Order: sequence, then structure tokens, then C-alpha cells
Amino acid sequence: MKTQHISTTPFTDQRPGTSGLRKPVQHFRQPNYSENFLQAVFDTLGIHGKTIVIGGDGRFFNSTVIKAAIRMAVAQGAHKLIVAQNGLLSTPAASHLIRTHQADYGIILSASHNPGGEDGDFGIKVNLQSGEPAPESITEAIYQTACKTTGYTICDSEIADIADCGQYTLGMTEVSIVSSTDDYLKLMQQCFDFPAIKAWLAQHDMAFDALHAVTGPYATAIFCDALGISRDHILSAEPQTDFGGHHPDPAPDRVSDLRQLMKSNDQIVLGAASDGDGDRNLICGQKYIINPCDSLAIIAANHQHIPCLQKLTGVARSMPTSRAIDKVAEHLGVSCYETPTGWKFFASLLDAGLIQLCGEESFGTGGAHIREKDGIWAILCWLNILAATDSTPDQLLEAHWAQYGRHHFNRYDYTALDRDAAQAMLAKLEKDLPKYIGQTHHGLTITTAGQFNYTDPVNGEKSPGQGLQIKFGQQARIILRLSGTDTRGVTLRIYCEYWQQDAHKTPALFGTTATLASFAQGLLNLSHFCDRTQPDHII
Ligand code: VG1
Ligand code: CO
Repeated sequence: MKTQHISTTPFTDQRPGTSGLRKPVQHFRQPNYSENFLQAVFDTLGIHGKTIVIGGDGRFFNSTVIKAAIRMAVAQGAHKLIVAQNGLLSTPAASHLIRTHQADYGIILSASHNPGGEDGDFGIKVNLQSGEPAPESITEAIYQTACKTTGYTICDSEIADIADCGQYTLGMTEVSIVSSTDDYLKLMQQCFDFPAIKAWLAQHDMAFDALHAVTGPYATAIFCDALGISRDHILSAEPQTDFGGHHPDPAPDRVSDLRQLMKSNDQIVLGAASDGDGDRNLICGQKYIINPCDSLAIIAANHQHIPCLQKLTGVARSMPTSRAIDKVAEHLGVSCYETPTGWKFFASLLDAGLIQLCGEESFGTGGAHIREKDGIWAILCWLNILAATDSTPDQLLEAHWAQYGRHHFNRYDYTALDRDAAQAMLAKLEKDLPKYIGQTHHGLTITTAGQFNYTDPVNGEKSPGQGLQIKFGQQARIILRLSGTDTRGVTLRIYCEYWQQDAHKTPALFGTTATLASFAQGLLNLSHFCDRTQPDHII
């Protein structure tokens, strides 16, 4: 096997964000851009003698980078490469493969819910030994290394097709092409009561929208082949490199096909969808699209019906996620942790056995079975609860609100802002916040206001500056932060939450999240700093 060394000029813009390095495809297509980042990963985590998992969400450029990663890893003496068939591997399935094969780490090629195709986005994520997204200390080290990387070694061998499962040896490396779905299906069968779900689905129906992203093959294997639903009820099941030209994002305004199908067939009591890489989930009933914060709280409240959540001692949510789950945790007498945005912050809590269930407002839910959020797992949690209680999602949601009150929650996104202007605007507000404490607006008093600085309770790692919080006691909350997954400009996210004990009562003047958002816009002086008066996306 011949290898060659390619000299490169370092790239200084390869700092990963909330979830890996994410850039427009055209940016990644610059000569040596991906190879430079992969080399920085290999230099930081080691490659000689290592076992690594490689796969991605099937978007445009996926197979090009997979083949480059294999040729580089082989040239640099990797022990074993576990590569998903056709390169298709959901993020949760990747986390599971790393754990079952005791791999040293995994490389997941995905920009998640961002659009794909030649004009879309691409991304590279790195997950460590327990299957968890690399923490900031590691991503920072990779970035620092990338800034100094001046070349990489790659082998000349053409990489054969990765369409068939099997094993071969290249140089001193064993290359193993494995099924994308088999191990993951087995894991789901261990987590849930498949016979009970199957029996319930024989009487009721569900539908799933894969949005032409990675979950199509998983949904077909699990919901159709193992649980018996009709293939007609898996929409957009074929993975496509451009996700059919749409956002592979399970936001309420992006699942119109699913809503249409449910409208035409009232036997479908549960609708669900996932994102580009399969780690997010959306749940809906005939009547309601269930807010992810409520979904998390409802799973916690009904955990006793789910085999893998029987022993619940703790839960966690990201800071902007509504406090619906806090009320459930209090009722159950279990701990409730609050972490910064991004799944990596849950990993240490899961590893230490402090929590068994966690989630984010951005349609992310997961447990201790792996170290990533997991769309299909969350849907199976719902199915298991529905089967055990013989109810519908709409009934569960209304019963939940009746018992715990309702946390109205919305996130207001202002996209493509100028980064410097947005940062200056937030810095000014942070300075001003203390003077607002004690002020009353529309009958609500600001009780606390300031920056969220996090210290991991297990390993002591500090992550300051994770978002501004304005709290009106238990009644309401506004959170402001900048996104870490943007590829063009920066997005300001304003998260608004308002709790109402009596879910049927008409909210008070300040009880709509839109009123909270416009109050926040005023505090920020958004129109002055960023020339915006309206959000461009609300979830
Ligand atoms: C967003 C979400 C965050 C999520 C992250 C990765 O990050 O808000 O909750 O963990 O995406 O999800 P940000 O920094 O843009 O707010 V995924 O499915 O894109 O890997
Ligand atoms: Co995702």
C-alpha cells in the first residue's frame, strides 16, 4: 500500500460549535479543508492502533469525506474502522456502535437539521468513548491543532464500494462495513416492550415523516417490519442527498405532509418526525403538536410504563427548556439538573448515573441507553406509554396540563444577524440587567436576571456565558442566547416561557409568549443594534 504526504496551509476557522464543525458545503469543498480537520482530530485523539466508527446522515459530500477519512486512517495505522453500510448512520446509532464496539471514538458527518445538497451545509462531529459528543475541552484542542496543521498522510488505494456489509484488510487496518440498523434495532428491543406496542398498534395507527433524511431505513425496520405498521405511513422514507430540497428539521411548520396525512385518516393517533441525523423528534396527536418541553415532562411523569426508565432517580433539561419537567421531578421526588444548551453537557450526568432521562426544547430527548439524543427512542417512549395506558397523545397532554398546569413555551429566532452587532447588543443588556431586578411589568416582577454560568457537578468543568436569563419567579422566564450551529451570520434565540396553573383560563395580558418576546426585543434595543423588529422563525 502506497501512502503520500500532502502539504497544506492551516485553516484557522475550524472551531466546532454547539454540535461539531458546521459550514456551507462550498466551504468544505475547498481543497484539503475536510482533510485538515480530520488530521487535527487524528492528531488530538490519536489514530495509530485506534478503533473508530465512521458514518453520516447521507447528505451531499458524505461519501467523499467518508472515503477520505478511511484512506487517511489506513495510511496512519488505524487498527479497525467500523463503517456504516452506504455511509448511512444516524447520530444515535453511531453513539451506540461506539459503545458496543468499544471504539476509541467516532466521526459523524452531519449538519443535523440544516439543509443539505450542493448549496446546503455540511458538518463533522466527533464522539468519544462512551458515545458522547466531545466536550469543549476536546473540541477546543482540535481547533487549536487545526490552526497549526500543515499536512496529512493518505493512502493511494481507491476505497471500494461501501454498499455491502463485510470485512477486508487494507494495510494494517481492518475495515468492517456494518449494517446501519441491526444493532440499533436490537437496542430498541431491549429498551421497550415491543410485543405490547405491536398489540396496541394493531388497534390504533401511527405515521412517521423521515423528511428524506437518515431515519427512513430505521423507521422502516422498527415501525413497519418489527411493529407492523404500513409502509405507506412512513413518509419521505428514502434518504436523499439534498433531503428532497427541504429543511430536514422536525419543526411544526415543516411537517405539513404528516399533518395532511393525519387529517385524512383519524385512525392515526400518533404522528412523529425526526431530523437529518435522527437525533431529534417531534410528536403530535390529531389535535396538538406537542411541545418538546411538555413531551419530556410527560415521559418523566409516565416513566413507570417504560421498561428502560423504571429506575428513575434524576432528570435534566437544558437551561432554555421550559420548567415543565421540574414540576414532575418535584412531584416524583427525583433530582432535576439544569445544563447549558448542547447534548455534551448531559454526558457526565448520565455516566455518573445521576440522571436517566434528559432533553432540550429543540426537539431533543434521550436517556442513558446511549450518549446522544435519540429521535426514534423518544417516539418509542410515547408508544410504550400509549400502549400501557391505552390513551392518545392528545389525552395524555390534556391530563398532564390538568395535573401540573401548562408551561406555554416558544422560541423566537432572528437569523443571519451580524455577529459583532449581536454580541455588542447582548453585552450591553448583560450590563444593564441588574437594574431591572425588582421592576414590575404588566403585573409580573423580575426576580432574578443575569448570565448563566455552568459548572459541571461531576467533573467541575466550567462553561461560563451560556445565555442571559430574566426570571419572573416561577411564573415566567425569558432566555436570550446566540446559536452555535449557524453557518451564515448568527441567530439570536429568545426563549419565552409562561406558566399557568389553569390551562383552560385565557392567559393574562403578559401570558402570551409573544408579549414576552416583544418585551425582550425592547430591552435589547434589537431594532437599533440589528435592524430587526420581527423574528423570522418561531417554534
Ligand atoms: C441547536 C439547539 C440545541 C441542540 C443543537 C444541536 O443549537 O438549540 O438544543 O443541541 O442545535 O442539535 P444552537 O446552538 O444552534 O442553539 V442537532 O440535532 O443540530 O445536532
Ligand atoms: Co440532529
